[in-house]
Amino acid sequence: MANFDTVIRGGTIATASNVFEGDIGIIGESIVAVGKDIAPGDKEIEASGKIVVPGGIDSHCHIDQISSTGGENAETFESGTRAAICGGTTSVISFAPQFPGVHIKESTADYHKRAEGSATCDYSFHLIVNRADEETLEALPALIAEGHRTIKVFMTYPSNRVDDEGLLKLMALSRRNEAFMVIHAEHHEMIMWMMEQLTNAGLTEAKHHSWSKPPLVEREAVHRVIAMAELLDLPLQIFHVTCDEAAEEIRRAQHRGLKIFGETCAQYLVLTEDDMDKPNGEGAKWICSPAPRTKAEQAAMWKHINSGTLGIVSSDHAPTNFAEGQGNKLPEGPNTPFTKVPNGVPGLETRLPILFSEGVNGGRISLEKFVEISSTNPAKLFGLAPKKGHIAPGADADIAIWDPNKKVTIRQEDLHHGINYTPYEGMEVTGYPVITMSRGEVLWQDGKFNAKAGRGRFMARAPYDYIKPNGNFPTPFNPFA
Ligand code: DUC
Ligand code: ZN
Ligand code: ZN
Repeated sequence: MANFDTVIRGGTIATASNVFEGDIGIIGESIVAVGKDIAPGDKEIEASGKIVVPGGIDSHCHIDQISSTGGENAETFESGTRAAICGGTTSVISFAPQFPGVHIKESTADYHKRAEGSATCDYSFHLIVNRADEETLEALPALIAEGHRTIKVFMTYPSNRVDDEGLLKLMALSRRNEAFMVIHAEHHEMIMWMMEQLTNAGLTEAKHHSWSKPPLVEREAVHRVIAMAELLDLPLQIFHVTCDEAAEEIRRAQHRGLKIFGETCAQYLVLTEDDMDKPNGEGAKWICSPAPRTKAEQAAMWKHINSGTLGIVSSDHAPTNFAEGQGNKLPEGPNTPFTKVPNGVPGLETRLPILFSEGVNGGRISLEKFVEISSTNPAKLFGLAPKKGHIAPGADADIAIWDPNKKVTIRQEDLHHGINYTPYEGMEVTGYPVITMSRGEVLWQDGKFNAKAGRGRFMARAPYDYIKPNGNFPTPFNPFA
């Protein structure tokens, strides 16, 4: 008699701490056994020669996010989560953005509606807060208590930025309500000033995007927001670190004992500023913020991944089509100045294949590190552990099985997102997920996707110890006592 609903047999199982040969027994939605030669399952998945890892968690991806300036949106939760699953990811943390003139309770409820009945994998939300007015400050505690346990703040972008005074208010609110903060850290005024100078000089091609925001604008904002967090004894994560000097700020903070966490994204490991140097508006495909840097900065990112300074590699997937018209990459056609190009690149589906190929097969990171930065650390940092991000009895059966030798040339026509291009067209990767399973259900196998829209569940996040403040203030005064 079969003991298990499903057994994944004879694979090389990799966790963040261990790589071993073994079998996984699944009953219902959960892993119930991990061992050697376990009893049969009703369904047997042969995994010898394959690598079996916890499904990826993409803790930074913009799905179905309409731009604050309006226009087309190229991705629904159905297409975005489909792309995630086909690329070995089984949970996403996307965003519920606040919009000018709309109450944050309404915009958050709207995002739940967009995801319910649509998402095919499990999901959660960071709340993008773009103003620290009384109405918002009053509404946030209840929204946090409902399980939206992260507040995201942009330090730049005219329509979204929160100034330092507002940021301090939101930090204090987060500290009081056991919420975590994630930060887009770039110095707003320096970028605006540089954009104006470049525009006046007629330097408005896509490649000039990186001239408007050199590494120092990132370093300055990272330094500043860390100092503010230190004042309030508030743990936080810096999103999308791209350069050594910003990562060094994080490393120094960590060495001071602060709970400051750092993330980079797959694009900053493989793209450079030269990718934007293309004619007829094509360079806009690679415009994202912070800007892609240099080969030397890519090497620095790998160094900081291996040392642990940067603990997560996300996609920062952005849902913008390469097309002309409002809301698309080229709102004013091929001559759209870089200052008007929506920032961001799609990458939900390609994040893990790129990370596996360049990282594990490229000899830059171990298999354990791959699991740590793509799944286990996001689960711990965002309060999804121990159900997510690990292979052990009791965890959800969210599992990806990789063929480590499979060669794939990335092509838009083979991807499953709703966006009409990939910035990685023609890139060859070695290693690809051949099966992705979410809560015991195989959704992606041998190039075929099969999942019911709406099967994905909202993951409400209760308070958790990993992000508990240290209890140390720079003066004898505790502002929260
Ligand atoms: N940068 C952002 O800040 N958000 C979305 C995408 C991007 O490149
Ligand atoms: Zn950002
Ligand atoms: Zn982002």
